[in-house]
Parts: sequence; structure tokens; C-alpha cells
Amino acid sequence: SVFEYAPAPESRAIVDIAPSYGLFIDGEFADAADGKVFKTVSPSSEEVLSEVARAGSEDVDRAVKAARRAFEKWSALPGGERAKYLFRIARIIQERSRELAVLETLDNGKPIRETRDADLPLVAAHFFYYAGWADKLEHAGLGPNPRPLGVAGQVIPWNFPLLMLAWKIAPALAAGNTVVLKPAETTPLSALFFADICRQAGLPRGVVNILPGYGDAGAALVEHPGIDKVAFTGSTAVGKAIARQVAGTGKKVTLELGGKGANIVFDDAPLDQAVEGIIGGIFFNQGQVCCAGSRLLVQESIQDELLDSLKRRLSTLRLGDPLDKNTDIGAINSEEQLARITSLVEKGEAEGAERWSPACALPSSGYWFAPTLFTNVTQAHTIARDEIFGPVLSVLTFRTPDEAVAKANNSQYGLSAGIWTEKGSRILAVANRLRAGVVWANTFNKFDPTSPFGGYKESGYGREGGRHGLEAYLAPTSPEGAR
Ligand code: TXE
Repeated sequence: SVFEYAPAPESRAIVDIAPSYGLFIDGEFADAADGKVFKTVSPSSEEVLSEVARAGSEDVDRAVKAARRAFEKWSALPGGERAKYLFRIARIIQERSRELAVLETLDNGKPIRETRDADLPLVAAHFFYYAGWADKLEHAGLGPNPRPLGVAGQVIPWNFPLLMLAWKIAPALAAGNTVVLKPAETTPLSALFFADICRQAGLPRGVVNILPGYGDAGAALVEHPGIDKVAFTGSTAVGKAIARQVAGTGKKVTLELGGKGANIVFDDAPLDQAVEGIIGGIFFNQGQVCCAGSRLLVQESIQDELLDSLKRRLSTLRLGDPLDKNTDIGAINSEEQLARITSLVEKGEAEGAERWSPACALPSSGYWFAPTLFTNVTQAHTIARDEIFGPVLSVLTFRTPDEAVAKANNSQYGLSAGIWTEKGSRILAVANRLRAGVVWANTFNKFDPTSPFGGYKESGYGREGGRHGLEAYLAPTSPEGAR
């Protein structure tokens, strides 16, 4: 029938996960030089999915050398030729998207509805978008013949494993760079499937190298003298360490770090729409999103009405098996992340904020956290300042637009914000005063490969996405005739 009344869980059988995987260096899968391996588990069941080779510094060296060799030919290819490979990769991702969505859901814990409807379409879109740039680099605003930087060392987190890979690899390759990428230790599988896709697309060996491993491999990659550019997405602490590490080396760096986004709801906002946006803003991917709307700033006069309706809606969210198409809230990515969320939530209670969660049963195995709302929150509270990176919303109030702007900007971070109001003039006036890299109006967590994404303050520097994301992988040349 046309309508699916009780859709079955997306089948695990769609994806064939091998019992073990190697590192992907110079177009081949290989063991780590020291033979080390680690296990990757499914956070929703704690089932071991596979055993993966763990990269060490010797492997980093081999991968960087392979990328250097590949750079000569790859950067010399006409842009239109590089575009063909990127279009091919984009199409294979589309063809294999159900398989990749199930894989990502298994390794990460996020609901299949998100991997299927958000992650995978966006991954393909990024490859299509940057494929289109490959033969138009002279229009990037960097002179007539901008040059690639060289070898990019890329370190990514676990919250959007394949999407973060796409954000980093697609522009780097389009601009003529080669890459060595280290996925996060809890989510290595989709990057390894991507390595297979590179082979399927006939990508020349060494152009993409994938090194699963831990922070030590990430640090070795950043440190390696054969790297020309570092692109990192992850915690602010590691981002600062990387900035120190590369200082004075001449390596180019982009850092995309934490956030504490404010979602500002004015009294004239369309409330039902705002409730959906608030929920999408903080419970999408269990709140493990750098640009999550983790602080709700609500105008005092509508606080009671908004909170009532938010609580009613929260009570209808379904938490459980992430492979079930009906699931809204999946598992937390790791035991460590669950512990971090738990300790910050306990701190919130201890500091006097009021905690509320809908009645909801948590599965007996796996890592789970119920959607949580905090009221009576002040700006001094830890839960109003620190990134929780979990399904936890802190509610604060304001009376005037000035107060809303001041509170929204009162953060060490500056990555994202949302504005809910029917007044177009207010959207513009408030947005211009927010110190946030992305400001959404009457929506939240909307992504698009054409838009630059990145932060102010401790949220990092540089932009990914759009033309700016491409520029981050190019060196400008002087205007025609001036060379
Ligand atoms: O991050 P790490 P973790 C925030 C979020 C979360 C906290 C900790 O608040 O609770 O960070 O998460 C690699 N040199 N974000 O511990 O350690 C690591 O192996 C080079 C926000 O997972 O920063 C992984 O591949 N690399 C964020 C990647 O860095 C190093 C997304 C991220 O891990 C390294 C993730 C080192 N010294 C966490 N140490 C966002 N902006 O979206 C670790 N790594």
C-alpha cells in the first residue's frame, strides 16, 4: 500500500560488515605497522561490529608519503578530470546510500531516519557541489590560477562521521589537494567504506588515505612535516592543542570546534513551528551537534505557554532501536560521552536548575540518555555555559531584544543561533548583532553545501562549505600580468 502503517526496522542485512578492516594507504588496505587493532561497537547494543587496524606514527608517515607522491599527478590534472572522479564518487554514494545509512546508524547510534534523510543526502550533495567547482577554480576569487596547498591532514569527530568526511575531502580534492584523513575512534567504519568507494570510482592511488585510530595518530598527522594543511573538527581542547602544535610551521589550519547555540523565541513567534524547531535544534542526533540550539532563550511573556507545549511534544518522542524508522532519539555515541553528559546534568541539578524529562524507558543494553529540559537556569550555571553535547536543553528567559542579544552573545562560543519571530525587520536587526557563524530564522539545523559554516571565538576559525570552504584548500595567485 501507499502508506506504511507499521514500517519494519531497516534491515541490518543491507550492509556487509567484515570482521576486520585495515588502514587504507596508497590505494590498498593494510595492517598497522605495529599490528595494533581496536574494536568498534554499536552504541545501541554494545555489539562488536568489527576489529579495525589502529594507525601509529609509522603508518602516518607512509600515508603522508603516498599522498605526497599522488599530489604531483592529481594537482596537474585538468579540473574537469578531477570533477569526473568527484561526480563518480557522488553517484556511487547515492547508489549505496541505504547501505551506508544503515552502517552509519550501526556504528554511530543515530536514528536511521536521520542517516537516511539528512546525513547521506548531504554527503552526496557535498561531492556534487564541489565536483562542480573543480573546473572553475579561477572563479574562486583568488586570482587567475589558484594553486592547491598540497597534502591535507584531516581529523574528524564521531557525530557525523561520513558527513564530516565529505566536508573535508570533497573541497580538498576539487582544489587539487590529496588527503590523509583520520576518522574518530568510535566511528571508523563509514570512512573505510568510503575508501572502498574511492577504489570503485577508480580514484588514483594515494589521493585519499584513511587512517583509523586514536588521538595519538591524529597528533602524529598534525605534526608530520609533509602536511601542508590541517583541517580539524572536534573538541575545543584538542583544537587549541592543534593550534599550538602548528604555530610557526607555516601549515594552514581550519578548526571547527564546540558551540553553545542560542535559540531565541520572541513573543510573536509561530509557536507550533518554534516547538518543532527547538526540538530539532537540540534533539537531532541526540544533541551531539556542534551547532545544536542547546540554550533556549524565550521571551518571558510566553514562557509558560511555550514550555507546556514543548513538554507535551517531548512526551511523544520515541527513543529506542535506531534502525526502526519510527525512532526519534537514538543512542549516545559512546560510554565516555554518556558519562560526560551525565556528569554535566548532575552538575545542573546540584547548582539549582530544575530538571525535567518525559516518562521514557531506556533499553537495557547500549548507551542512552532521556531527552532532558532544565528550567530555572541562570547564565552563571555550568549547563548554560559548557557544551553538553547531549539531549539536554537549558531554558533561559529575556524581556527585550537587547537582553536576548546580550544573553545569546554571553558565551565563549559563537557557532550558531536561531531567531523565531514573525517580524522580518527584527530578524535582520537581531541577526546582525549575534556573534555566531550561522544564524537561522524560523528554522534550525538546516545545512547546505553552498553555505559557509564555521564559528567566532572559541568555536574556531575558517569556514567549511561554499566557496569559502574551497578557498581554505587553495593558495591565491597574483592578478594576471603581475607575476
Ligand atoms: O573529542 P576529541 P571527543 C566536543 C563535545 C564532546 C567533547 C569531547 O563537547 O563532548 O568535544 O569529545 C581526535 N591531536 N566535540 O573526546 O577528542 C580524535 O581521535 C589530533 C565537539 O570525542 O576532540 C577524534 O578523531 N587529534 C565536536 C577527533 O580528534 C586528536 C565534535 C575528535 O575528538 C587529538 C566532537 C590530538 N591530540 C566533540 N586528540 C564538534 N565541533 O562538532 C583527539 N583527537
